[in-house]
Amino acid sequence: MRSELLNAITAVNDSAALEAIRVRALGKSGTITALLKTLGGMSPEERQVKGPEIQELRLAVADAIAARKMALDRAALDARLQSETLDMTLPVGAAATGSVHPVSQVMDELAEIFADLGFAVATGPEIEDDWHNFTALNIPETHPARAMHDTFYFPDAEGREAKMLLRTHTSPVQVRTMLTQKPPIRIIAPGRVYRADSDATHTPMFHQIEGLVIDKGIPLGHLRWTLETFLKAFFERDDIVLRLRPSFFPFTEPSVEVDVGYSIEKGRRVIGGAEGWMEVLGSGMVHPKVIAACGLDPEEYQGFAFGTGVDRLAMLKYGMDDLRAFFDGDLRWLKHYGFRALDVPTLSGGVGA
Ligand code: 2NM
Repeated sequence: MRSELLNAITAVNDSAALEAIRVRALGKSGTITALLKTLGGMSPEERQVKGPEIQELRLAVADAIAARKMALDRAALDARLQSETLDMTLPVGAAATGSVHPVSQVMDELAEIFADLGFAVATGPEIEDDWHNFTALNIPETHPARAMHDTFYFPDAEGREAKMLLRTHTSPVQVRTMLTQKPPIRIIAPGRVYRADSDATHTPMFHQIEGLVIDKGIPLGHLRWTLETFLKAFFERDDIVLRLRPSFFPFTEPSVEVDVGYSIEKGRRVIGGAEGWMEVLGSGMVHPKVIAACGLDPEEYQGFAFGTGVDRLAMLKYGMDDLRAFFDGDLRWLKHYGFRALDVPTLSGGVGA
């Protein structure tokens, strides 16, 4: 039985046939299994002799099967590696069906546009403490934005004084930048932010981009020029009209809400012209208290900051109407809005090319 099985195992050339041999020998009604069952009917003396013999046979056959299986698997893999080649010089063509997510593409576009204006990209933690997210930004304890309602707080941790939270805006990145860098500062802070809000037009995680310029002698006019230049580049139109309205934010004084003019083309709102107004940005001159909290002398330094929602910018630019589609991962949606696998926004190639 031993030599017959070992010869068969050596001769076999595919894993299905090898498995059949294993079942025939070691399976429930296999020949070696049947031999093992005879041990029960033997006298103790006979069992002492036959037992080790049968066990040794079982092990030898099992080992041979395992070794043969490994050899067959390796041969199969080698054959696959030989036959499956990838010609890196071939065009991707129809094989490429996905694309970089529209929000990521818009983030890249924004970084490109602001890099061209001399802004560096700054990043920071998404898990923040109360001081960087609120206190340093002149947001008092009683401000509604601090209510549990809007902010995702972490449970208090033993031995930690600071209240930890998911950042509700990217402003703590500006705070950290002012604390660690000397002016002139010109940064944008793009990234994920979190607010306990969820309906057709709000998702609990969304994307923001904020900008900050701090130097000596920075007037409000610089803010207007910067935002106008940015919006012209982003919407790829020269007829961008801005309207600045006085507003209030705790971290800026004065605070300015920025509307951009739209017109109706083929029944749809498109950015450009001035038939109506849409609010797109919040901004203002950074509050002296914020500059002081971040370790700079507000008598010496001033500047402006602005912020906006990236998801909303993406919807406006590409005429998308449902925020929730951003999270569906539906290839048809990408295709419908003209996103292609190999379109990567660059200033030289056209950011929305
Ligand atoms: C906005 C609107 C207005 C802002 C202010 C600051 C900082 F850190 F410099 F104080 N960062 N971002 C700001 C100002 C953000 O978003 C709607």
